[in-house]
Amino acid sequence: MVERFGFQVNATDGRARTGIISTPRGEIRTPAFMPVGTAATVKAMMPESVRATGADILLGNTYHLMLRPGAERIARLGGLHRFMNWDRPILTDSGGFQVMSLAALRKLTEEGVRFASHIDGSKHMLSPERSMEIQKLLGSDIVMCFDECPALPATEDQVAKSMRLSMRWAQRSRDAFGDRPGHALFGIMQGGVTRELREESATALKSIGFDGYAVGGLAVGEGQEAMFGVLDYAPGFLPEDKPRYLMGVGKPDDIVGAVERGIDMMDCVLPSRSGRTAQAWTRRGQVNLKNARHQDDPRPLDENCTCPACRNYSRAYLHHVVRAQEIIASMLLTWHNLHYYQELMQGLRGAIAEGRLSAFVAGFHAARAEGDI
Ligand code: PRF
Ligand code: ZN
Repeated sequence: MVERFGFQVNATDGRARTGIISTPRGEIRTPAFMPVGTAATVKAMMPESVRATGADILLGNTYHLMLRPGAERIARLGGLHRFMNWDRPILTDSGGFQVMSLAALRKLTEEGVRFASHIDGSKHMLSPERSMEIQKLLGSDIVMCFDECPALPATEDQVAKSMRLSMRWAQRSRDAFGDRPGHALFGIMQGGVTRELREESATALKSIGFDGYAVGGLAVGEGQEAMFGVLDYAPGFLPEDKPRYLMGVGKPDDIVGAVERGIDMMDCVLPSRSGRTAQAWTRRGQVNLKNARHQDDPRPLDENCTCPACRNYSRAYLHHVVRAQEIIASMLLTWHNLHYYQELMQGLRGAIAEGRLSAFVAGFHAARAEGDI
């Protein structure tokens, strides 16, 4: 087991890369998909089940955990890994993005952001320094800089001002994080869909120096075409020898497009959230198990899938437990979706390693075009 955080690219295919992030808590195969465990749980899943889907790392949230049950409490109880029974790597988001999307009475200043909890209205403050302190209390392996992601619609001037604030906060995050061997600090690029702002942001982050670099401020409503437009150049502004993380992405076709453009890590609530709303993701696209067409169907959701939902249950059963609002519906569909996402990542990694990514991507799109059986 390594003592220090590291990243090694093992193969490239076009702009896509496959490699390994090494941490004292284990290796992360890249391109990696990180399931979201916001409240110290990947909803409807036991941690050993999340691991069984093939996940090497989970994402946790500063914002939710500081409010409930509290970062100091988690630290007293031995840290987030022990608290939630996941001993592999955890990446934590820094809180600013969630404050802006969830909290009330937000007041943003140079210092940080004051806000009221979406749970009980209690007043709180987050700053680069407090976010670094909370992520340390949690015991996060990959700590994210405290940043601001401007809400759309925003003018270019607003995006520029916000990006420059995020870059000053990135320096304060770096200073507050200090030197913590075995733990990584990632910078977050902002700058909306403007090439010059993305380049300015990357230059600022590189001069501070981070263990990895995230592309923030995308998948916020700009659409896939605009997002891919940014990803056509933005990863190229970042160091080749450090991991590149696209935050909050995405649908399977977003993931494939991002990996083709040089992204190494991603996270999204989509597979777990859609598992709780009867939406399944398969090789052939999206399937809504609530639909009456499944009620007499003895076939599995996907005959080629090896997850428990597909190996042991019919579409008719999945439809029934969805309609009856049984808890097992969320459990089985979340498992299937996370399994599908991890299998997609494994397919991408293998294709990049063997230099056949274009054929893999063509097959991916062809299967979806066929539609559900
Ligand atoms: N910044 C942070 N977290 C994020 C984002 C961001 O820009 C996004 C944007 N898609 C998701 N999560 N800190
Ligand atoms: Zn399955």
